[in-house]
Amino acid sequence: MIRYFTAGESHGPALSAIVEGMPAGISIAPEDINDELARRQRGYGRGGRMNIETDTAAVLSGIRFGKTIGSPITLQIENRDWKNWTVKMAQFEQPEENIPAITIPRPGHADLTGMIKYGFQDIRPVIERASARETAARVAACSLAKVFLRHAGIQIGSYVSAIGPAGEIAPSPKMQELLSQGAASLSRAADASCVRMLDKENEEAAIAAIDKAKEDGDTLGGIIEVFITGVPLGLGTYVQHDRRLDASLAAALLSIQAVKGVEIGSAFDNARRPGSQVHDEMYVEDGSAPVRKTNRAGGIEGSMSNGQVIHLRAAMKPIATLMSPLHSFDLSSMEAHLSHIERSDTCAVPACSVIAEAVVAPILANALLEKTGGDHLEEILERLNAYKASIAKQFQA
Ligand code: EPS
Repeated sequence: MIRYFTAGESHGPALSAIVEGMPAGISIAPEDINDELARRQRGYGRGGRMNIETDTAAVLSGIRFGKTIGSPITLQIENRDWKNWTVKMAQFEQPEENIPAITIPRPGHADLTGMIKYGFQDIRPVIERASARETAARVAACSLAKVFLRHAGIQIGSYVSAIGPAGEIAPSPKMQELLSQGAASLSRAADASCVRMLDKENEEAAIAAIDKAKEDGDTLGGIIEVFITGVPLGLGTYVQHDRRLDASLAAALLSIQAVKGVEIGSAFDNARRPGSQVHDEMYVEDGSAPVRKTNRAGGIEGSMSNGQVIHLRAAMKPIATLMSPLHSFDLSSMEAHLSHIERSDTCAVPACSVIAEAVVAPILANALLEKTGGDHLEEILERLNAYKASIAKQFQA
């Protein structure tokens, strides 16, 4: 089973990740990791930090001659901004100069609770690790699982359906067409837009909304659509709570900074309709494999993939650092004060969609490994193909 950890502060020397359990024999090129890191850095509405960084991962272990060897893989991404923080973020030396403590928490951020929970007199250490900069390490780590899934014919793609008031969450016909070519096509189309939207009109409205928010010193959240194609039926299981595919996918999405809501298929709309208008009916012709004309379940029934496209939706709240600060207070004086201002983004929804693609990859990869077992790619693919053949046989008249 694949598991990974990340380490690193936003303005420390580097971000690191250790990925354990990747099967052997998977070809990995540096671009497989670095292209995903570059995608994460893009998007209209980002702040100044992305102009400083050019995230690339150094591979310190686990890959030999371009292939995984089954050993833990260590990845390291240098923080270029570190050179400006060597004093403020020094590991050992006490700075001679007085570094003013940050004592005014931002509503909506980890600041207040983190500071009290860990017993700090300064919010800085909370800001450093709660920062969404950590997602660079996650994207790098999860890009490996994405490559593994690609070998198994499973593609993950995403686009942004709404940013603040702009856009709409109804599936577009364009999306259906792109999905039929695999979820990666959907992502390629979204990557062509600076807000990762598929529709020009929505894109223009989103850009205008971001411009307005920036002018107002405000921030915007949005809605992200994730699709996974090529998933064989039967990944995940209903037999135990912690092996349910829908629950694991939702947890992965909710683990992304600022993601506060997850939907599978059209779950919230389904909740307001009678069952007759919700469940995806099955049609068979001459003993063929069952055909569904709808996918309101989002490709998961009984917590297992049902062979349809998996569709997940995530809601990202607006970033908590506002240039027009909100009401807060100073912990050192316990007096009212406007909240702390820290360099930040106006909108990071496009980046969040790339992160969403990444974090679901190890979940799917583990569900696949649970089905097939196996320590190296060839063995896994052999078993997967045998399983797929047995399903096809089942549906033969
Ligand atoms: C981010 C890096 C951060 C922020 C942003 C995302 O860098 P800095 O704090 O130096 O500007 O731009 O993080 C946040 C919005 C946050 O609340 O922490 C990144 O690499 O994605």
